[in-house]
Amino acid sequence: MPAPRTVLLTGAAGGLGTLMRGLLPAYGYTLRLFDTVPLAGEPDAVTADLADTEALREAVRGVDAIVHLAGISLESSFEKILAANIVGTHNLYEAARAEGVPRIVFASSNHAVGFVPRPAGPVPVAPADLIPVETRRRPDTYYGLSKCFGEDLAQLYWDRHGLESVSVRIGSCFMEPSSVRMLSTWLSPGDAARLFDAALTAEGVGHSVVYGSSANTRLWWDLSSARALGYEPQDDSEQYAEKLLAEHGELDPDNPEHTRVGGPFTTDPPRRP
Ligand code: NAI
Ligand code: 15L
Repeated sequence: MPAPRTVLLTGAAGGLGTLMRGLLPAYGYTLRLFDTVPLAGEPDAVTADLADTEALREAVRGVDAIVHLAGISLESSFEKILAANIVGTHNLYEAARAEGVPRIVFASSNHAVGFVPRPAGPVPVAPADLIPVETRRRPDTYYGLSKCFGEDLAQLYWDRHGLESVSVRIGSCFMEPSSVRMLSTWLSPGDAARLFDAALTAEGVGHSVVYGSSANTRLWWDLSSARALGYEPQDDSEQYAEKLLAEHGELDPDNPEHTRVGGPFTTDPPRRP
């Protein structure tokens, strides 16, 4: 596949979309923006819902690849998740297939494996104990379930239609980690851009599933499938550890919320991280 140049960025008005609008152009991409929320100062942005199949067809026409971030990013009602994340992601894949877009980078989430126990034991976790991408998925919410659907949809469109995808199980992508859990799950904005660039340019990805986090000292999962794309993380959340541990203390091995990958999403009802 020739290196993609024009990339459709869905969810461009959101937190991660805003960060990527700032960072991805430096990698040589021209971004076409898509969101339900209008983007001030971006006259060419497409303001539409993933439910609008005609707008989607037009938006994907002629792009070299798609970074699909749009959707509900926290737990919600099944009906809302169904519309935005499940039907909406299917609409996007159908539009991409119909218009011949060769690759999609799909924003999956650690919440697809939210009920998987985090590795116990000393920091750093021994390589053999890191959670592999092949671990059985255990979504912690309807939100996590929609990410499992997205990963399976990506697999189907690769196997049936030859449309390539990289499903990135993003940890926690914010300017800084804000909890002790996020010392393990943090993906710095700079590393997110590096990872999306690798996912957009690596040869022959078929459908690859990767975890998305920085090279955190307290990492829980195996980054080798991300590194196989050419991703070389540069950041480590450890610089925030002293402050966060002083505020909150170490994770409590007797608190189920602290012992599962999805953290606060695994409580009933789920809480925000
Ligand atoms: P966000 O909630 O800030 O942004 C999502 C964007 O999608 C919003 O601008 C929203 O208007 C748009 N959107 C929602 N439903 C839509 C629809 N039906 N049609 C068109 N646009 C729609 O979320 P954030 O943090 O930017 O995350 C982006 C993506 O990455 C999401 O898919 C999220 O699930 C995923 N992700 C993010 C993580 C993070 O730490 N930020 C962690 C794991 C996954
Ligand atoms: C996610 O999937 C959410 O979209 C994001 O808001 C964070 O909650 C993140 O996971 C996390 O697990 O920290």
